Amino acid sequence: MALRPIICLPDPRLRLVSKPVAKVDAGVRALMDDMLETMYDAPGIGLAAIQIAEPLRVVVIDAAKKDDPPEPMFFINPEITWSSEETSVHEEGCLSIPDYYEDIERPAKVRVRFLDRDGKAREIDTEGLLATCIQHEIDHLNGVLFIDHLSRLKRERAIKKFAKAAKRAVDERSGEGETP
Ligand code: GNR
Ligand code: NI
Repeated sequence: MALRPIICLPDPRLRLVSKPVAKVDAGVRALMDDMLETMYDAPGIGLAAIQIAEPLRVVVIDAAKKDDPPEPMFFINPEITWSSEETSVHEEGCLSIPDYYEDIERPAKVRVRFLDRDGKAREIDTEGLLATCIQHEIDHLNGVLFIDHLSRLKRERAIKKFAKAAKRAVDERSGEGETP
């Protein structure tokens, strides 16, 4: 297992549409192990492979409550097969958009079809934090970020903030001093 760097906004790779996994083999399981380790270290409750620069349709989630035992879940080629009319609002954050949090409205319940770690086809019904998180992760597989669900004004403000932070980091590395 290895810790892998998480890519952040404005990295254009976050906008890629990830490719389906053709075969669940040892390479895919090794990728999922790296993802889980990277997610726990961050710490976060979910991670899509593109966040460690692998454009594959692979997601790991652990949405267990804080004092409960860990509950790692692995989703390969996940697809939403049903969403509830009922919606819920949850405060979301993203490891690729550090220190930015907003309330997002999504379907409250979703049914998800996917391959598990052993390559077995499964379908589960989700609700609560797990439903929110799996929708956030499937968005990543399609190059969509949670800020895309905000009003245009809020989204542009968030993107601008990260563009400035990235420019500052580049300027500091090349010794050009502060930007106002
Ligand atoms: O750690 C995370 N927390 C979170 C909280 C609310 C809704 C979604 C998430 S996922 C996020 C980790 C992440 O960026 N996954 O892509
Ligand atoms: Ni995210």
